[in-house]
Amino acid sequence: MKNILVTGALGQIGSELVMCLRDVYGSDQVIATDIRHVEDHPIVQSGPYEVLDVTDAHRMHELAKKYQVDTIMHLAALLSATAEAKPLLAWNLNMGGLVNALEVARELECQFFTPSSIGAFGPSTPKKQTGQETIQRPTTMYGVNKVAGELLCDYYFHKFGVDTRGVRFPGLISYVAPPGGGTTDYAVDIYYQAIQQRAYTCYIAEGTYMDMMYMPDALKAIIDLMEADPSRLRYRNAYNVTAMSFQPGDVAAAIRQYIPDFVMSYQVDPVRQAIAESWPDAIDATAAREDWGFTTEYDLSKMTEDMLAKLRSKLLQKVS
Ligand code: VAH
Repeated sequence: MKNILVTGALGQIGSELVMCLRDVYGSDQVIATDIRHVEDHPIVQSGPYEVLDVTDAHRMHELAKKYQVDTIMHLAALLSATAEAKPLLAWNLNMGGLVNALEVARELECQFFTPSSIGAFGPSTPKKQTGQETIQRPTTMYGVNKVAGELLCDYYFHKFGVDTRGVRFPGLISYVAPPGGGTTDYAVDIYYQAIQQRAYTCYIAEGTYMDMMYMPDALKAIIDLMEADPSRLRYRNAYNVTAMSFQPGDVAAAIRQYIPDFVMSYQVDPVRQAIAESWPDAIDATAAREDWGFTTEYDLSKMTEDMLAKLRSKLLQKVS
């Protein structure tokens, strides 16, 4: 990875991945792109930044050529709940963007990363210890996009030799960029509300387990997979990865270790609850461990300690 083009750079993963890549590979080596132009964003100010709508194949190709990129990290996508509200837009953006990015990778012989998700599983998938190769019949537009995306990445690898790599991310938790339109967002919002209100009304029902991961582990997983020896990779898209599985009451209990009077109540959103119930409770990441040494550092309690500390100082800075 010498010159890396990142799409969706101002999104949930991109906001942190770009900074992390710039630290490791050099600021000028990471070309951040997003559909939005925000002048004062740290990503816009800390290295090359270009406005890019990923459905514009021509501009994507031009930018990749201009910066002589050898790696594409394609992150631009609508998340699960937004995709359910706007399914046709999700299809056009998620699939159109992906095929454009894969085409640029094929034409310019780039290494390629795009995230899949536990959303690629569905109600008929085994719920526990969900395997690397298992039933994938999702019932959401986001899931349909993710399965089609996984297959498309496999296709580009086998048919054209594009070095495609990917992971099935669980819900990602971070104090930097707020997620937008995901089903797992409650596990981020809860920390903000715990600090600001000492109370949170959860839209996911008590007892609903989903896999989760703290963002530093997710960033490390992306870099480790991209740096892995290609001959050891049995899967080209996408490896199951997870750090923990919990339900809303577990996060509330972890927060109460630090904020004892924190109160949790529930007002379940039927749309996001249905999406959450269609996903596994806990997936199995053995293949990722075996093939490229996937590991994580943060469990629920370590993540909660760090989230609360980092968010507190972030929110304090905003006030002052
Ligand atoms: C979403 N955060 O809810 C994403 C993710 C596992 C879920 O893909 O859409």
